[in-house]
Amino acid sequence: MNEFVPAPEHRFTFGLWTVGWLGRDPFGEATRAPLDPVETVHRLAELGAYGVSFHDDDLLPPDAGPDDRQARIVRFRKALDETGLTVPMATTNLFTHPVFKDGAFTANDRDVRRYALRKTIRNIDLAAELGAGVYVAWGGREGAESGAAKDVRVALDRLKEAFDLLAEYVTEQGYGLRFAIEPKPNEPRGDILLPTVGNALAFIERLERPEMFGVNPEVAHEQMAGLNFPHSIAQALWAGKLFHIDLNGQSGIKYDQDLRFGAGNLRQDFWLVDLLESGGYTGPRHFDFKPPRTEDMDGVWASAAGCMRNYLVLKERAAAFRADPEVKAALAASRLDQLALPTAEDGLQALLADRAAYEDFDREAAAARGMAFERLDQLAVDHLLGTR
Ligand code: 3MF
Ligand code: MG
Ligand code: MG
Repeated sequence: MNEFVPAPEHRFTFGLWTVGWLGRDPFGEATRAPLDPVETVHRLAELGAYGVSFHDDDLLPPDAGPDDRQARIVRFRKALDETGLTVPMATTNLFTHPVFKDGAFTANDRDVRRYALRKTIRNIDLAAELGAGVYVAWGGREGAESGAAKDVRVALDRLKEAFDLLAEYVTEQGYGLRFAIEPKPNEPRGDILLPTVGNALAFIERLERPEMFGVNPEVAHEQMAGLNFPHSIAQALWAGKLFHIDLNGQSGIKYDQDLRFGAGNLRQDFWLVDLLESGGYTGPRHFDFKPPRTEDMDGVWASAAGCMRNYLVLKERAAAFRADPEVKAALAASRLDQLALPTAEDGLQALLADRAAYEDFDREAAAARGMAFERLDQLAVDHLLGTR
């Protein structure tokens, strides 16, 4: 069906490291050959994507000399110009090299922390040059496996110090960049700092320039903590902090599966797309998944296409759900309209004086009212399954 064909207006973006994942895992070697970022740009453009994101090391080998570095940037830019693909987001690899084994911005070793800041600043310059609006910070190695190894309160001081310095740099340079912190509960560290969206939102408020920081929640990460992803997204939107999003699939509390979007908890994916499409989020729909290591390159591109197709199918299903007159009636029966009313719009004194609110309140009658949620949810399931 035509409506499920991805196009740039849908703002689908992919990390270079996603389709470029070699398939190396803790138990096995790579199953695929490296992918040239230029080829990735062309293939993604053919599939209907809007943009690409990258870690510094995805695009430029860490030890590349100045000429090699410049030549690679020129080739990449040429591919972007030829295809019209954009770079809405960039990020830093602060996790692969052994130097980051105890973290980057919160490593116990001060020289490692200073190197991590300089590595990040170097790539911020490139991100700004390529027109990115968001700089993501995932602190996968910021954490610990044992209790005394990390003083978490002091580590949070160091994390704040790092983000304050980065924000100062971006402000001084006049770059139009905002930061998006990506929470994750564990993997690769036993426990990672800022494990959930809620932790990150609270942390941001302690920074010197909180307005420059939001979150980049990932489907799999919140679900690895057993949390409801659409609820986390709703709170991020409520706080005005959903700067970016990582879409993928995860089945329950286990290792980070990074399945293609739609291949995990489909019910949560339905509510997620419903929320993103109606909640005012205008940023990229960014896929951070790993095509399973069973796949050859045909399978990789099929997996990437599947992410976008599933998003568009869910978008159509969510719109059909919202437009259904029976759904509208069921929402009213479940009294969502009442939830939207202030609880005491006439103020505290009027609430205290209102006998109907307490003295004359018929608690038993209120307790006996059914909420009609099951009928409402079945309508959602019917729409999701395509049986309505
Ligand atoms: C790991 C991740 C990361 C981040 C990436 C971008 C390698 O689970 O999700 O992907 O998304 O570093 O910041
Ligand atoms: Mg991830
Ligand atoms: Mg991610």
